[in-house]
Amino acid sequence: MADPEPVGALRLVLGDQLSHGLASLSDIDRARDVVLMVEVDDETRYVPHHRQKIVFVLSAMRHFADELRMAGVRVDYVNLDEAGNSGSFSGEVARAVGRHKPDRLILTEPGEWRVLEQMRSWQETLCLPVDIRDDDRFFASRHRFGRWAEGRKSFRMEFFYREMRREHAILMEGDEPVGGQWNFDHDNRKSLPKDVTPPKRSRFAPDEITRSVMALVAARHADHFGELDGFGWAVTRGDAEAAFAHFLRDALPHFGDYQDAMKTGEPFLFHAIISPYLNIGLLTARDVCLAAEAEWRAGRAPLNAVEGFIRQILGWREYVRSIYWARMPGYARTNALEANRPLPLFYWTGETAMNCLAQCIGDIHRHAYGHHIQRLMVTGNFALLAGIRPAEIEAWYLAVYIDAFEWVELPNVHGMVLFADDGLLASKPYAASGAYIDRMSDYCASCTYDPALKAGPRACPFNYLYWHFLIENAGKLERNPRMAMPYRTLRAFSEARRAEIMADATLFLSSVDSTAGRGTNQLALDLETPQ
Ligand code: DLZ
Ligand code: SF4
Repeated sequence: MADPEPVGALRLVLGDQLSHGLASLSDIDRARDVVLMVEVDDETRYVPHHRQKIVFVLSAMRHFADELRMAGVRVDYVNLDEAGNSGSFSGEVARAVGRHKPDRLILTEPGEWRVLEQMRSWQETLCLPVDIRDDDRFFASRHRFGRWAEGRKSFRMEFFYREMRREHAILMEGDEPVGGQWNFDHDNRKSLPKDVTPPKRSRFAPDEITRSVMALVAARHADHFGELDGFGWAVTRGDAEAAFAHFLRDALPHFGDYQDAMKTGEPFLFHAIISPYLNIGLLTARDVCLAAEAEWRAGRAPLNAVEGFIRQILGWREYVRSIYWARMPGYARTNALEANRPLPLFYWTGETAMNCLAQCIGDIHRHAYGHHIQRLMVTGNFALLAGIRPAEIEAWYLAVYIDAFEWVELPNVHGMVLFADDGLLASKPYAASGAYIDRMSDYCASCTYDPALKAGPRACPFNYLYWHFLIENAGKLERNPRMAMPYRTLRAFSEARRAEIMADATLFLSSVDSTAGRGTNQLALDLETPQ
């Protein structure tokens, strides 16, 4: 029998790179190259990921490997529980180089700084040429953002978004935005009327591959947060496309109107819920933007909904990724408001009398999902007002949401939620009292606290925490022009009113159990263990 041809390139595909058009697959030689995919403990444990998130990524990886094999590609796939699995990307790439003796290694740049650091060391440690390619699934390359950012004092998303619209001719009429304006957000702040029912969302029954990953995760990650049983996410491109088509037809027309609304037991409302699919590569940003634009051009969805949807992807998603790569690794270490409180225990247990927080955390536990206003104005607002240490709350966000990868999580939480980057991303902190949550949700009606009360044991804690936050951070925020109004109001408060705020806030914050001294995995285990 003739010797098999020597292997040419070894091409690594990571768990969030599941796109057939990936840069590192583009020029594959099916006769000589090998695609390497590895399930590794390091990636399942660097934060205690929600169990549905681990199932989602590993099952989608296994399905993607099968699709590649069906297309005639040679795939070397390492299972999580395979004997000899070293548990790390570096270890598994070294083992695979030993097995195949390739002449080079081809990679697509990863989504996280810590993984890029590993990749950069491989050329030397493996004594092999390593080709790290740009991830061209994004509209803007890292280089493209650098050109835009050069010489600018502040990086506001809105201007970057306009350039992206022009450059990619999306929602444009010649050089002008369709509808005569770039942004229709003022139409998008409605609360949900009682008689409006959100559409039923696509859920996908786990197939054999997903069921076997669920069993693996149940056995190996019993100490992680989150329900496993209700798993209904798409794990193939075909199913992700079906879920997206369903959104276009049934939810997009109302997406704009109700995108800031919150309702008990309805975490999905009219949201697209495609961020998990976009972020691991089952759907691509360009395809979904063009499909949404086509809905508007065909008269099936209004412009406020379509523009709002496209802005999240062509604008915000591209912009936060660019900030991440432009500012890492220093970005993660800033703490502009010197926030230093440990993460409260209830972020893992959901046990708090504050109903909005209990509901949002319960939704995450069941679905590994929450929409952007739940993330920004409930769990995020509390973290901002209570001064939670950025690194602790960021690890929580990275762990609990199915769509969280550091390139998107970090700027959103560090910059947008916590103002820890001193205003690079947001022009002011997104701090709000209970009135906002009361207006945008039905949570307050079933809460122990009263959003109309400003002080005392039954007052909504957001009310006095808001003013406490402004008092504590006056030195840093008072001169921000966008904070002028609240500080003017605060200056008119009597000494007695200020003392009352400080006393209520101090008493409340001292009563919140913290996670200090406990490992998060252990906490999740406590939570899952029946009492
Ligand atoms: C999130 C994740 C998990 C849970 N497991 C794996 C894995 O076993 N193998 C893999 O290739 N990728 C996994 N991922 C996604 C990676 O964490 C992600 O590719 C990096 O964080 C870079 O963005
Ligand atoms: Fe949340 Fe305050 Fe409303 Fe209770 S009263 S649900 S704590 S906003």
